[in-house]
Amino acid sequence: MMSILYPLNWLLSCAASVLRLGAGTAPDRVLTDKPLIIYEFEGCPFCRIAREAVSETGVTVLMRPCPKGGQRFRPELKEIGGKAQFPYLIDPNTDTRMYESADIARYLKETYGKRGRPIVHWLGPIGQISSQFAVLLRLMGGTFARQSVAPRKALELYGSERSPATRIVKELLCEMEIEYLWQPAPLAGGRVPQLIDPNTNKTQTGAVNIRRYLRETYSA
Ligand SMILES: N[C@@H](CCC(=O)N[C@@H](CS)C(=O)NCC(=O)O)C(=O)O
Repeated sequence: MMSILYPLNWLLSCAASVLRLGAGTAPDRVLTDKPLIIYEFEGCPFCRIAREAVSETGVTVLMRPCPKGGQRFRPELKEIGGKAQFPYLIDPNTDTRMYESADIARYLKETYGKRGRPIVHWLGPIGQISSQFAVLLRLMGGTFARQSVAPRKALELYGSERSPATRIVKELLCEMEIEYLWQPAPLAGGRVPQLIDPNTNKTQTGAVNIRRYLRETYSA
């Protein structure tokens, strides 16, 4: 079913990237001692602003997806931060923790960014409305949890926030509450999205293949 609908899904994802004026283009990789950690969900317009900032800096982030109804990382954030509000950033390298998408975007740029903010982040409320519309364009993908089996080790995903095909993969990872190490910087010589699963030693490339693999391996 997904394969038949994929061209439409991909077009809608392209439209979401256009609506965000291409924000979330990845530069070269920025190495940190430890990966940053973000609690968020794909269908959250504020989380998109944080993800775009991550992607624009090129830092590696351990993504802990918290879709609505999720049981894996939502309760964990409530315990750590005190409330279920997304996005939430932890930077173990500087011992920094924060809520608020605008603060997270500012922190990432000031700490790791080599270039300016994406245009859409300068637009204030218009930028936020465009992010809300992008959620609608994605038909609320990456908003609600679906049952899955938790992998033992976090998966690894290559692909930027701007990439329409990567978004389609991230939505499923989010709905399945699968923790993954997100590397938004370009993959040297390889195609994105690319998923590496250290639990099965398998590598998958392309949104359709990756989604099929995730369903076959981790559906409950
Ligand atoms: N001002 C905050 C707003 C964040 C916010 O309202 N996030 C929503 C999701 S889009 C949330 O946490 N809702 C609670 C929930 O999903 O349970 C920001 O910019 O980060």
